[in-house]
Amino acid sequence: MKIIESNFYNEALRFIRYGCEMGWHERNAGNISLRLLKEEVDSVSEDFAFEREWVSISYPVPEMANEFIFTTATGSYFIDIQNCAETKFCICQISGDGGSYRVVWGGTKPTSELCGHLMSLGQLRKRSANRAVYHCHPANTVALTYVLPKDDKSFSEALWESETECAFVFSEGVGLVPFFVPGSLDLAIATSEKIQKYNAVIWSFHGVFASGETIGSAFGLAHAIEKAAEIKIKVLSTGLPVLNTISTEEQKKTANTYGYKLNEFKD
Ligand code: 2HA
Ligand code: ZN
Repeated sequence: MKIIESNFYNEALRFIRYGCEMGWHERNAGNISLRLLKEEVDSVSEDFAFEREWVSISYPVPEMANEFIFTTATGSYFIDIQNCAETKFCICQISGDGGSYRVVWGGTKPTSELCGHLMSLGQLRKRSANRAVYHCHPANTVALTYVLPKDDKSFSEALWESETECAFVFSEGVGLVPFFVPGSLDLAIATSEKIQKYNAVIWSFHGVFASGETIGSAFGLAHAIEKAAEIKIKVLSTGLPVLNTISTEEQKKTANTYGYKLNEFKD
C-alpha cells in the first residue's frame, strides 16, 4: 500500500485540518508524531527508500531503537497541508543504537521538535499504549500560562474545575514546563520528564504537547485542555467574583464514576 492510502496518514491529515479550524496552527506552528506498529510499517514499506544520510540525534533514544516514526516535516504550514501533503510529512527510521535517524519517506527534514517527540514517545511506551503526540498553539491555554502559578498542581486544578469531564479525561493532571526556546534540547528534556507522569504537557507561552493511543486521541486531549482553558479565561475575564465551582469532591466523584482516580497533589 502507498503511504498516502494508509489510515495513519489520512487520520493525521484530518486532525491537522481540524486543528487549523480551531486556529491552533499559525504559520508553521505545530507538529505531530506517531510510532508506527510493525503491521503499519509492513503495510507501507514498499514506499520506503533507504538512500538518505543518517543524522545524529542530540540526545540518544535507545527506547526507540529500530522504530519507524511518522512525523511532520520542518517548516510545514499546517493550514496548507493539503497542497503536496506528502512533502509535509516524513517517516524516520531510528538506528539500532537509538543515536541517529534517517528519513526513509517524505519531506527532507523532520520537525524541529523531533528530539522532544522521540524522547517523549520513548517514555510513553514504558508506561502506556500511547504512541502518538499532537503539538499545537491554542491561545487560551497559552494565555493561562501568563496568569497561573507555574506548577502542575495549579494548572491541573484550574482545568479540572473548569469543565466537568476533565476529571476523567486527564485524571492524572497536566504537566507544566517553564519557558524554553522552541525546538531546544532543554525543552525536549523537560517535556520527556513530565510525560513520565502526565499524558499532556503545557509549554509556557507556547502551546500544548498531548499524547494518545492515536493521533485522534492525542488531538482530543489537547482539545479538552484548550476548552477548559477557554472557560477559565472567560471566567477570569469577567472580573466578577467566582461564586460557584466544581468542588474537589465532585471532581473525585466524577473520576471514580468512570473508573479513574483523581491525582492528589501534595502541597
Ligand atoms: O514546528 O510549533 O514548536 C513549529 C513549532 C515548534
Ligand atoms: Zn510549537
